[in-house]
Amino acid sequence: MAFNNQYLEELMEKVIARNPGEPEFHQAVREVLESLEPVIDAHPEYVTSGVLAELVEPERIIKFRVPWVDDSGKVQVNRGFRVQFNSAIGPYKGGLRFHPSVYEGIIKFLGFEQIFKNSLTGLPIGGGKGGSDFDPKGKSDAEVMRFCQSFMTELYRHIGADVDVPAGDIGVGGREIGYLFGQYKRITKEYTGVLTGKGLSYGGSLARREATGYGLCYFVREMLADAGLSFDGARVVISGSGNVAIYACEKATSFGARVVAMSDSNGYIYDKNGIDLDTIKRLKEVERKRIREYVTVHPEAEYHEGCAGIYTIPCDIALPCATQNEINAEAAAALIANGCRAVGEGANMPSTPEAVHAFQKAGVLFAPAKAANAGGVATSALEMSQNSMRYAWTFEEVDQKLHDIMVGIYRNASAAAEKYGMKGNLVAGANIAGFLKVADAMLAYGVV
Ligand code: NDP
Ligand code: 2IT
Repeated sequence: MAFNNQYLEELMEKVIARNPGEPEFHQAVREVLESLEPVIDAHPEYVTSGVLAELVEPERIIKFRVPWVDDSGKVQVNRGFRVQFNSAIGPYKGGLRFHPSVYEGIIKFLGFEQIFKNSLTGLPIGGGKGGSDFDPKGKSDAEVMRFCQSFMTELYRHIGADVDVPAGDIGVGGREIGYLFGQYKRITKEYTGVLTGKGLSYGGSLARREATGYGLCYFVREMLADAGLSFDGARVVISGSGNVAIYACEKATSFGARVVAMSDSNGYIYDKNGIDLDTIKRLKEVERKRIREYVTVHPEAEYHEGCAGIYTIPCDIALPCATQNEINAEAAAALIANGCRAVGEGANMPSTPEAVHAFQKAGVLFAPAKAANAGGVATSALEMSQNSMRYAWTFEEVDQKLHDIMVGIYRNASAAAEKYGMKGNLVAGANIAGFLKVADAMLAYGVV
């Protein structure tokens, strides 16, 4: 889609020219700039002040070598990244992704999205993201430990509890955060809340593990309720079977839904009776096995090779919780044809622009990632608060705050969409509401 506003058109062209070969980053920027068109028309000061031009350029990109020794004694070299995108409203905050597909463009898209997501939480956190092309799959615990220690041996000099606070993302969970935190503490001799998603014995927050998936369901429940719908009795398809997918499944099920399908990068399972989450948790959280093993415990379920096919399963609600661009135009068409009423994005940017357009055109309720999956980072910010206070809230206290934050994000995004003449368009509403707080802080600072 072309822009009506000449400035935005030129800015987008400049982003593409300056960041060649990074289609995911272009995609994320384009969506935000498109949403901001009516805001810019009403507030030209965001253009004249240079705020928009600054916003699309990371404050700092750190790129480093990560050497480590594998179990056979061979030296392996990976590449590490930390993109410190925007610190207008707080220290850089965002996860680390360890996956072979990671390159600078992926980290930039994720860091850019994180700016607006973190703003939407209402908490004082800026936007950042990091990671590596390291693949934890098939590696021993000792290899993962040595990799994490080497990664932190460089990263530690760039982060800090009031500077930049990394956390988990794909391939980075409790095990990796433990190794990273241990190495940070050892090198700096400081015990601070420099990472979130920590274990409960060393400063982690109750409910952080559950937060992204639970928060997604709290958000989607609000969206459904406004349309007179609910999770109760709904058939739900959830892609992925990692941290976000598992706790989305748990919460959706507790709201009365029947989750009938989940996946990993190899394939998907279909269990028409409803997924047995205890089996998934054991396979994925404890044994680190493939999802195909589910059918050995539940022979009545089906396993299909290839993860894309999950969207051909008829459902009322789809919760994509695996990775970017997993729902393309074809998958969206299949969901719509099968009567899907709502999509809630647990993953970051899981729907292509063509898919988002198709959902909106068909009247499918659509909860965009930067609003719907903000519960994870919001609870990370609550972990930072507890670390600063040297205090720990109960599970119920954290969960209640998470719930209230997600309802607040839904209301803010809805109100912003309506104010700018796009009622019901939560993509635009989330982008606008997230942008305004960051932009106003940047305006206050002048050119910095
Ligand atoms: P995990 O590593 O715990 O799980 C990732 C899941 O997605 C796995 O089932 C994995 O399958 C699947 N997956 C990953 N990459 C691909 C791929 N290229 N193609 C197909 N399937 C894939 O990660 P999380 O659950 O933490 O993250 C899932 C999504 O949610 C990501 O988009 C992440 O950015 C986003 N997110 C995470 C938050 C968090 O707090 N953890 C917060 C907000 C968003 P396999 O095991 O086979 O690789
Ligand atoms: O995409 C995300 O918001 C995350 N991976 C969580 C980031 C965090 O700092 O908790």
